Amino acid sequence: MKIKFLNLGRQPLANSFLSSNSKKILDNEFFYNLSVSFDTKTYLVSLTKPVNPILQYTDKYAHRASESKTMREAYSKIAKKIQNRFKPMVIMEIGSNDGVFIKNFDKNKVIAVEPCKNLAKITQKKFRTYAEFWNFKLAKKIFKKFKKAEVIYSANTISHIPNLKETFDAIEFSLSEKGVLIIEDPSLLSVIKNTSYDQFYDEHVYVFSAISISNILRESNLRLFDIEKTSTHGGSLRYFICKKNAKYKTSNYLKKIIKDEIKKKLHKLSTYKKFSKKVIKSKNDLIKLIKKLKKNKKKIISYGATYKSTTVFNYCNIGPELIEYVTDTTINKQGKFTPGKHIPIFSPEIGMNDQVDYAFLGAWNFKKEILSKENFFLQRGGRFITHVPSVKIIKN
Ligand code: JHZ
Repeated sequence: MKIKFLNLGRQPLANSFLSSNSKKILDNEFFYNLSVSFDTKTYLVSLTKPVNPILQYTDKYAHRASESKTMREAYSKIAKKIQNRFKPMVIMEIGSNDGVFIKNFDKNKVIAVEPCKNLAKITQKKFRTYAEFWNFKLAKKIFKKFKKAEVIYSANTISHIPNLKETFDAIEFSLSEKGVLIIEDPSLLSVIKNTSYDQFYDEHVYVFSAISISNILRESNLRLFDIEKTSTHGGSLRYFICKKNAKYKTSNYLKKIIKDEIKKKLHKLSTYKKFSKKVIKSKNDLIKLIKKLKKNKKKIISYGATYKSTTVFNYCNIGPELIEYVTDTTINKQGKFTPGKHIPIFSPEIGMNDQVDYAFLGAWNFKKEILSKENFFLQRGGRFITHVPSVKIIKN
């Protein structure tokens, strides 16, 4: 049974950066109600009512996975590990974005799947790319002619697809007998520990845990056999999955992670009810801090026009009257306005000027990279504000 435990209110699509703040554009902005539920049977945490993917993954998709050094390095590292451990002759990526991961492999062995046409265009020039949604129809189209995949990799994508049963059935069909599916997504335990409620937005239909993934896979004749923790996106889990009868031994580390999730009560509704109370406190603390700084005539901006900060700004009702603008390195976000709250977005070259007193860390998951990059801002007394794991001004 699905039980709602968190209400994050009226929200726009996290990717819907607006080209102008004219009345005509604002009048047509799409909003939906963002709430999160817990399934007492599968332990799956999901959006209560997902948005139609056709509205989300368009040819105007803004996020570029290769925009941060941290992620470029992380993808190159995992690509090397996969190559050494599984030596795949056919490797497919679902949700290949701008190719930051899959470009690390021999281009004759790769298949990329990316429904956002503007992103698929980037990799289509270099290797076989299907600009389509992942589903059974596409799996049949690809693997009728092609040898089955020895590795299927998908980072920050499976959690975006509402129909998990079809997704995993299509993967099971596409894998060779010894084939391995490797997926990584933000971990539910990290979200709970960090009160990072901003991991919930329209695209994050699910926030997975090892216990929920294990339960879901069973329905598609797949099984989890190994797991790794990664520090990306504020704490993620990398799941290693095979066909039900494949000869991969369940690792001791996986058993340990599952035991830990049970110990932390990820299978209990009470955990989510407590989390929800902490989210309300986080919201109140952030509003209080920003309003206090503003009253003292401080100039506050935000750093990183993340999808996550769409949830924060809309839930906390923070607009340009409190946060003057947002800086972001992504060229196709610059000159636009944030979804729902319409805060202007500038390049860091323009935005990180000597008038700025405080910068809210929208991209808190890149705290280390950003703090070392913005040494000058910190040296002259500028400070970052974060809400993760609790609201505070970061001291240096
Ligand atoms: P970042 C996106 O979420 C969307 P977002 C998606 N749904 C998802 O699941 C996750 O990624 C994985 C900028 N930046 O990666 C670049 C700077 O300006 O946290 C990005 O726009 N300066 C697919 O948007 C943004 O911040 C910097 O120095 O929440 C980071 O976005 C750095 C390091 C980043 O994901």
